Amino acid sequence: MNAQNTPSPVTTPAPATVIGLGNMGSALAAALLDRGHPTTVWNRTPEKAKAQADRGAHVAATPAEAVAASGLVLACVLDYDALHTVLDPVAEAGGLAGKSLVNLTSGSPEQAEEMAAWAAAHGAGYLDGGIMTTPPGVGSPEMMFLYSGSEAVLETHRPALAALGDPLYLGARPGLASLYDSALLGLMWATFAGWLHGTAVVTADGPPATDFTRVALRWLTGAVSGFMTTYAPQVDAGRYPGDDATVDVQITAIDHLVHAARARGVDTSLPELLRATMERAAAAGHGQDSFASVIEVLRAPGAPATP
Ligand code: FVH
Repeated sequence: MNAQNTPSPVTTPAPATVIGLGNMGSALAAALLDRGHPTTVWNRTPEKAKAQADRGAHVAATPAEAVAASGLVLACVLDYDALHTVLDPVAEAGGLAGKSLVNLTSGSPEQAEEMAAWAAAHGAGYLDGGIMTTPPGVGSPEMMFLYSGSEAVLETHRPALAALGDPLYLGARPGLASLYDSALLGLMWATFAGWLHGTAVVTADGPPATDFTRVALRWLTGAVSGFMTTYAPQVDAGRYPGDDATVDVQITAIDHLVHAARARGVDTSLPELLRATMERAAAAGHGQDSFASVIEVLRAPGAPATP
């Protein structure tokens, strides 16, 4: 009830369509159904629609029927080739006009830009999305869904999109969600690799992975995230004061890791790659700068090693 003791407006969940019922598309459809959205689904292999039909989804016989059923069309298929295979005939028949297409299929930023232009040419609003979770995380407000492209599409369909996870709008350029998605996966893989390497080194001497991981998580969420917060403005400013720990000091420190790994029979290629990158930064004149200066050699990998 509001201040005048009148009931707050209750919005009826809007219809939504999900194209593609692989692992991820099935989770998207289930989350929409859980929030009461009348949900239409279509999948190339119709048998995969049974689980969602049992939850109450309407199973469309064709992509055209699926698109016609809702103003909001979510697409999550293997890749852009599959997406065009499914949607080109619908678009050519005029079926996408006036629709909001939210593409959750993974691809490159360039593919997202092309898809946005293609959608516009067929009269559809376009929002590109990056799903930053696996299917079990879909429906949790903790999980980020990155979006870029038409903000109007996001705002019009916010309740349905919020049923999938926390929508984070990055800007009007359609490729931004894909760009962030790829960069964040790169961060995840680098973190996994560093964690597993450290785990191999530590467990070689007896402590279990769970003990090391408990300490590693405190290191990551406390100190390391703090370093990143300090270094990001340095990157933006292009100035890297080495008043905490210099590149030269960290080159010395990584030698200890290379030594410890080698002494335990653990592969050293990962820390050696990192040491070589730091050495290139030092050779480019950043030895007395902070670690953030390493971005200079990452941005210009072909640049001469000397200043
Ligand atoms: N699974 C995940 O954790 C990640 C999280 C981040 C985002 N990705 C991307 O989501 C897209 C789909 O991934 P998926 O995990 O659902 O993949 P599959 O379970 O393999 O399902 C693939 C669906 O695509 C359909 N499909 C494939 N080729 C075609 C085609 N030529 N024409 C029509 N549909 C096609 C496939 O249909 P079917 O094989 O069941 O008939 C599935 O519906 C993907 O971009 C991830 O990178 C997921």
